[in-house]
Parts: sequence; structure tokens; C-alpha cells
Amino acid sequence: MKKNILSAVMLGLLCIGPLQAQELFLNPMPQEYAINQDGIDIPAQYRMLADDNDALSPAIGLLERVMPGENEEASFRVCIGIKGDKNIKKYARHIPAKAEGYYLKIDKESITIAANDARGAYYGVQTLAQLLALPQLPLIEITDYPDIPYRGVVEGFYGTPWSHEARLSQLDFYGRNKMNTYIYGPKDDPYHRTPHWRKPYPEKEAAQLRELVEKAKENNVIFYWAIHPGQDIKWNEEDRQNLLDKFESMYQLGVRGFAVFFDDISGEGTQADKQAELLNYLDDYFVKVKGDVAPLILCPTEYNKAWSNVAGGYLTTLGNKLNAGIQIMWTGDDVVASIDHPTFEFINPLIKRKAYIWWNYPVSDFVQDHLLMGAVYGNATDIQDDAIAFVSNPMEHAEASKIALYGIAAYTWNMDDYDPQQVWEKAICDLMPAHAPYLRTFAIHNADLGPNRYNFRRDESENIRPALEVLLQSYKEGKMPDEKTFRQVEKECHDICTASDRLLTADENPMLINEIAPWLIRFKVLGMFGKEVLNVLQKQDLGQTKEAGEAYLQAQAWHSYLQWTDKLLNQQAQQPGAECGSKVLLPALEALFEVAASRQEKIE
Ligand code: 14T
Repeated sequence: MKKNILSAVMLGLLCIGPLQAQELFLNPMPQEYAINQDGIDIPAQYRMLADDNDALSPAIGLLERVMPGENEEASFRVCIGIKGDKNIKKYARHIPAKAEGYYLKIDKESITIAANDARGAYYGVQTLAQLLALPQLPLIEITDYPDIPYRGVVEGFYGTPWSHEARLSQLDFYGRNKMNTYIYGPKDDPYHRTPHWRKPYPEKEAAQLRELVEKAKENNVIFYWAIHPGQDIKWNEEDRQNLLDKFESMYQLGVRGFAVFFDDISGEGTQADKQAELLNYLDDYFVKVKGDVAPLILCPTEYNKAWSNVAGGYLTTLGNKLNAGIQIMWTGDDVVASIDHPTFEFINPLIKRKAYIWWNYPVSDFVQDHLLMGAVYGNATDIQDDAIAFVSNPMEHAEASKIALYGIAAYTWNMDDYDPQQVWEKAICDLMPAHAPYLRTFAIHNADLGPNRYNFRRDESENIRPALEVLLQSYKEGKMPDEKTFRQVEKECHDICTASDRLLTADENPMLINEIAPWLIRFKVLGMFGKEVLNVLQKQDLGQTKEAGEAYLQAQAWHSYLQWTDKLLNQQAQQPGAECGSKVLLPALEALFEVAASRQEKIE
């Protein structure tokens, strides 16, 4: 429930005049907060008060990084602790009794972070870090905890796996946005799947994985390593030992979370009773023996409703046989689907536990010519108690995926207060603060998947759709267009060109620009095409025959540039090309081009 009570009384402060709600945005938004209009300057020096508690060290490490100036003599105090610690004893009753929950208070003399557990303390500091970025530190009281216990990402797509550099950046991003889960399972890593799942990683890959595990720990993210043995597994003692050995080698690299994926396979490997026996074995003889490993995760072969055959008993067998602690993944009613309460009414009784949602968005391995950079919307906001976890399968473009992941972090932490559009705007600022308006223009027209076998579509170009429709309608009816509408479309085309120019030459987030470069080039050509089509129409309207003819030649040229970009950019095997604005903008501009062409025929 949203309770951002604006109360001077609660903060024990006397305020003169009416209180005004301060614009406060944090990602994710806290469950409850009370903010005062006053703020304080960030204290240059402070005295740290914390028990000698090992569990606090990631939180304190972060605190020292985001707030320099620790000094024994300082009068301003920063007090941090976990339930049971002496230092925060008098705040114990404020700590929410929820995993990863924390209480944060800032007053004129002190900052207090009192948390339920280690990760809660860390998240308290992450919230403080976001507040420290404001011009002044607000006087505030926050009570916060996540809606969904496990939140994050499953790198589970087909295609080029993320680079090591991209993964390092992702893990920092998860820490900042309070996501606690990263599952490593790229389909095209040969040591994750057939042919090499039985073998340990070569030295270089092993060293990088070790480094990722370290980075995850620093960000309080659980690093899960997934294995995908189902295509050629033999249900015998030897392969059972192979799995145990591989897990042990990953454990030696520091991995403390494991998953076994049986998706997209056929044959022997698909048997529910064999899968359950194997998972129970790994649970009994590995997870429970180690004692410091997170609960096992299973991705079943029937991982969505459309592909499941209840009468066949696959899911029922898993539900009955799998040890209670083992978590079971589910993508919803289809491979790609929106998640809602009925999703769980179907699956939870079958598997006899809360489903672990593997959300296939913004993954684009089945629509590789598209970028999915729109808002995260469509999932129900009443599923807090239905899901044990909610992780996103992203695009092979790691940086570009952050727009969606920022939204997923917000949604999974606090569903009631989730505002898809607002969070999308903030995600863009977070990704490219100095170029946000340009990235925004780009993302508006790069959101939909195009026609696909799951019929999963996204809004795209909604800002200009009404104007395009009106403009096209009047030209089709042979009427003069409304001047304002015409200018609006013209400006959009102009903005598209500028956005491409600025982004391609930006000295900000080069990893992102590198990922989206083919689409940026396509976007510029699309903008130029649009501008020139409008130019033809305008010259025709004015009866300037010669100018219209020249403009028409230009528009034709831009149209063939568009066709060439299709043949030259992003030539992947499955869906070659780089589509931009394919849902609304491109079809509208092509329709306008046709009008212009037929009018041109009549003139010439
Ligand atoms: F395990 C799953 F939950 C899952 O979604 N598996 C794959 C996943 O790796 C992939 O990224 C995703 C989106 O394409 O869908 C699954 O892969 C498929 C789905 C199909 F319907 C592969 C082939 C299909 F025909």
C-alpha cells in the first residue's frame, strides 16, 4: 500500500507554512516514506556507528564509497545495523519484518539505517546513495522491502552471449536497482549446454566467471550458474557424477547458486520423474551438504501453459516429486506472455509451490531485427504473494536491455506504486543522462517486436500516431492537410534525424551506441525519407511542379537507401535487418509516399 505520508510531526520538526510534496523519485520506489520539505547539506564529515558485524561489511563498503568523510570526531552520525545489533536497538520496532527490509531515517543530526538482514542494510545504503545525488539531502523516513523475494535477470537467450565487460556493468546496475538475482545461462555458451556441459571451463573463461562471482557478491547479487544437460543426458550414474563434478568446479570458482534447465529439448531428457530424481540428488548431495548454496532452480521442459499437457502428468510429477526447497520456472501462458493472477492459479497448484517467473521480455532472439526499448507494462500488480521470483530474459544487447531491466526492478520491488511511463523516462536518463532527449526519441520508435509467433506486441510511436493518421486521412481524401498536424510530423522527422546524429557521435555510453549503431543508421535514413516525402507533398500542394519533381527524386532515393539498409545492416541468420518504427511510423510514411507518387504521376 502506498503511504507517502507527508508529516512534519512524524519527523518531529516544526514547519512554517504549508508543506509541499517534494518530487521524489527513487528506483525502485520505496514502499512507504514520509518526506519533509526541508533538506540538509551533505555532511562533509561524519562519525560511523556500527556493531562489529561481518554481515554489515558490503553495506559499510558501499557507504564509504558513496559518502566519503568518515571521522571519529565529527558530530554528524551515521548509524547502521542489522536487527539485533546494539547500535540500532532503539530503532528495532521500525524495521519491517520482511526479508531484505530496512528502515532509513535522515534528520538534522544523523542518518540511521536499521535493517532486517545483510541485504536489507545494503539496500538501505543504496537508497541513501540515490538521495545523496539530489541537490540537498532530504529529511526523510523510509520503510522499505521488496514485493517479490527474488528479482533480476536470467541471461538465457540464444545468440551472442553478453561480453564480460557488459556483465560487470550489469551486476553494478542490479545492485543499484535492488535486484538480487543473476542467472548465467546463455544458450550459446558450449560449456553451459551440449556439447561441453560435462567439461570444466577453460582457464580464461573460468577466471572471468570467478571475477563475475566476485562482482556479484560486491553488489549483493546471487550469482546462479545454470547447466543445460537435457539434449544428450544419460539417466545413469556416470552423468549424475558428471553433473556433480561440474557443479563442484563451479563451486570452486565461487558460485553459490545453481540451476538446471530442461527447456527446448526432445527425447530421453524430457522425462519428469528422471529430472526430479536428478534434481533431488543434487539437492541432497550437493546443496544441502555445502550448506552455503542458494535453493536449486529447475527450468522444466513444459515451461509454459501453451506447451503443457496436464493429462500427460509432467508438471504433476515434478510437483509431487521435487524436494520442497527446489524452485520451478514458468514463462506464463505462452513462451512470451504477460503475467497475472490467473497465470498462478493454473501453475502453482500443479507444482505445489510458488512459480519462479522467467519473463521472456525484452529477449529478442526470435525478432532479431528489432530493439525492444519501450516501457515495461502489462503484468498484473496483484501478484505479490503468487511468485517466489520474477526474472527477465533480456536482449543480447546488454546495455539496451537496461531500459526494460530498470522497469522490471521497479515493478518487482513495489508493484502498487509502479508507473511504467514514469519509470521508462527515468531509465532513459539513467542510461544516457547527457543525451536523454535523443535516446528518448530513439526508444519511442524502437519498442515493438513486429509480427511474431507469440502475438506479443508493444506500443510504439504513440506520440505521433494520431498526427500520422490524421495527415494520411486528409491526403487520401484529397484534402489540404491541417497545418499544425503537418508541422508536427515534420518536426518528428527532424527530431529523428537529430537523435541519430547526436547519438552516433556521442561520447557517452559507447557500449550502448555500439549495440544500437545499425538501428541508428536506419533511423536516420527513415527520418530523411520522412522529411523528403513531406517536402514532396508540400510542393505539390503549393503547385510548385518543378520543385515537387526534384523533391520526389530525393524521396525515391531515400526510399532505396531504406531498402539497402535492410540488406546491409545487422545481417543475422534468422531475422536479418534493423527495423525502426516498423509498427506505425514506417507504414505511415510509406503510405504518404504512395499518395505523393500517384499525385506526381498526374502532374508529369
Ligand atoms: F526456458 C525457457 F523458459 C525459455 O524461455 N527458453 C527459451 C529461451 O532460451 C529463449 O530465449 C526464449 C525466447 O526465444 O524462448 C525459449 O526458446 C524457444 C522458444 C520456442 F518457442 C526456442 C524455440 C522455440 F520454438
